[in-house]
Parts: sequence; C-alpha cells; structure tokens
Amino acid sequence: MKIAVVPGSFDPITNGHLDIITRASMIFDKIKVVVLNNSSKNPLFTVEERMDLIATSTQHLGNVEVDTFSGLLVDYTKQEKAQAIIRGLRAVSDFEYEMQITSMNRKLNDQVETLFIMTKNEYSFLSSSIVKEVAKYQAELSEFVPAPVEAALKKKYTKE
Ligand code: COD
Repeated sequence: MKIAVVPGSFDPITNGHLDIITRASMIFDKIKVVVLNNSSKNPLFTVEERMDLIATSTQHLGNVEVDTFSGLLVDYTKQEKAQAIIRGLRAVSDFEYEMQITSMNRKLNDQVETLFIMTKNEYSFLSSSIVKEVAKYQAELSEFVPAPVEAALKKKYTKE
C-alpha cells in the first residue's frame, strides 16, 4: 500500500491545502494529513480544532485520515510506514523554505521521498495567514476556505 503524509500547520485549512490533499489522494492509496508544530508560527486554532476542520473538509475523500504528532515529521513518516511526504508549492518564494526543510528531512531520514504538487493558479496567492487577516474584517471567505472553516473563523473573530 502506498502511503503519503501531507504535513502542515493548517491554521486553518484553506482551499489551496484541500486541492493538494485531493490531488494527492488520487495518486496514493492512503493519505495521512498530519498537524504538526511549526515553531515559527503562533496558531489561532488549537490542534484539535484544526484536526476537526480538516476532517470535516476531507470527509468526502475515502482514503484520507487526519492525525497529529508532536515530534519530527520524519519520525512520523517512519511510524506510519509512509513512502512520501507531499508539499504544495505556490510561488518562487516557497522554494527556498521548502528546499531547506526537504534537505533537512532527507538528512534525518533518507528512506522517505518529498514530492511537490504545484498549486492551481487560482490558489497561488492563498495562505492561512492571508485568510486570517481578511477574516478579521468580516469579509466573504467562501472562495478561499471550506464552509466549516469560514464559520469557525467568523466565530473566532466575533468572540474577540
Ligand atoms: N496552494 C498550494 N499549496 C499550499 C497553499 C496553496 N494555496 N497554501 C499552503 N500550501 C502548502 C504549503 O506550501 C505546505 O506545503 C503545505 O501546504 C502546508 O502549509 P502550512 O503553512 O499549513 O504548513 P507549514 O509550512 O507551516 O508546515 C511546516 C511543518 C509543520 C510541516 C514543519 O514545521 C515540520 O515538519 N514541523 C515538525 C518538526 C520537524 O520535523 N522539523 C524538521 C523539518 S524543518
């Protein structure tokens, strides 16, 4: 069975993430979407909230599971016996960061291959950060995030 891990902060999942997960799910037998800690980010949603939003947004895909892990990504891929790590690429600006983490992951475990899926043009500007920025001002978000995420963002920002 070919297993791929789609790792990320997913704070929150956007239509850009969902597109990458959907396309990966058509190539691999099983996809594990894993919420990990990115030490340079300060998340808005808890890990449980992020996992719930991913699970609801991917429930129509039969071979996607959602998980979290508190260690290194490469240790998670070993634990899950995954053959690949899938990352999304938007602009050239993503390349340097992705190159760094891919090289480090390869040093830590050369048994797992990192594969990149290019974003669709309509999602090339989309990031969780930009969605959160726009959500603060109660803007329409349906083009950018799945419906449950839009509702969750509205709730977060009307509470504060
Ligand atoms: N279109 C296509 N792809 C997209 C889009 C879009 N609009 N938006 C985001 N993506 C892609 C990103 O390029 C990325 O590949 C993926 O979706 C997830 O994005 P984020 O921003 O949610 O997740 P990141 O980049 O913060 O994830 C970083 C990790 C959490 C994976 C990383 O920090 C990690 O592996 N942490 C665990 C500790 C570890 O192992 N560290 C060593 C490696 S540095």
